[in-house]
Amino acid sequence: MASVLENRDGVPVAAARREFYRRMDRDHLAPLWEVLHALVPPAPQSACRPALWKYRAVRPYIEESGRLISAREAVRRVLVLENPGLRGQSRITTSLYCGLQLILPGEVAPSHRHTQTALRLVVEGSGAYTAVDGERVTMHPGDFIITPAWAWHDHGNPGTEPVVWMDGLDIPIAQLFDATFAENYPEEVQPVVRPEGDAAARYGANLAPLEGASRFGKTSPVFCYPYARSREAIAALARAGDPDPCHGFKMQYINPATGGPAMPTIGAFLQLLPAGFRTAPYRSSDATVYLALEGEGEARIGDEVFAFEPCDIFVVPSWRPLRLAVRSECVLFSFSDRPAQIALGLWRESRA
Ligand code: 1HN
Repeated sequence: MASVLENRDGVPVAAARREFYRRMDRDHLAPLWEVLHALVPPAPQSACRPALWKYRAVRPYIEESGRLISAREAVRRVLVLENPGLRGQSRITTSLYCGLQLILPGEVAPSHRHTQTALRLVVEGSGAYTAVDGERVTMHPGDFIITPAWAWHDHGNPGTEPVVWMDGLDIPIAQLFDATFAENYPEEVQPVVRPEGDAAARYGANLAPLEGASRFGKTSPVFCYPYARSREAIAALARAGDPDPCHGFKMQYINPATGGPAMPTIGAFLQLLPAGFRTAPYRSSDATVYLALEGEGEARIGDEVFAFEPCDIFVVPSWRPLRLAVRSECVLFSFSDRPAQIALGLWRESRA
């Protein structure tokens, strides 16, 4: 009789299995039972690690990049924020890309388009513009700007200050689906065919043209959300009510045409925490990137603690409990793949 540990020939079963795996490997076959637990863990087991980038430490590298390569030569002069658990993959979370982009006075970043959706959050400097589908918008610190999938876009800086912004893109999502397309515009700078403020007037005033639909498919037709207006909205929220125990006062950037998220794959949020506020533990399946806009505090991610100040960027992996404790009044911008997860029926959250 063959035992559990030996087959009929008396060969120990472990060796027999190894030999079986080697043979089928040549035919591109593999045994599920060796990987089943890793494939279907009881909760997310992400390689993505909690991390914080101090702007004070990153800024000298950004400045140095400005001396070593032009925006034109680089196409996009960006330092990629690579998650320490995902090095070499150009990702800050498993599903999202993040970088810090510099454009110096007089520079142009040439026009192109791609199927990836991008967001920008202006970190430092004013006077640069980004052009989206024939309309330019001037950047100011804290402005949230969208580049919809497949929209022509270029950047320029006719002003006098270096301008730095954070880019967030859904590059790993497009990669996952092998749905990555890109092309260059035939000229370096696309023509301006709409006056600045056109999209904001058409869609950003609780009015919409009768013909309605967004030129940008599932993405908001409003492509700039000026910080002054968003800041005032959360300040009003904070004056009028009680904070959520997990979030303080938090709002989502929406597509005014649908009331849903501003972009189909990436959710973006703005949050105010009153001075001295401590959030209750919160976790969700969407790993989230935070950019501190105002104030100072600490993020406890799992059992790691990160002190942040304005312009610092930190990342909370999927399902890691987050607690925020702030000294002064804080404003935090954040983004994640929440809309994609919700659309696919994957998203979960838990309040401890
Ligand atoms: C891109 O097009 C921009 O348009 C920024 O500013 C970062 C990273 C990867 C691929 C395309 C931009 C990017 C990017």
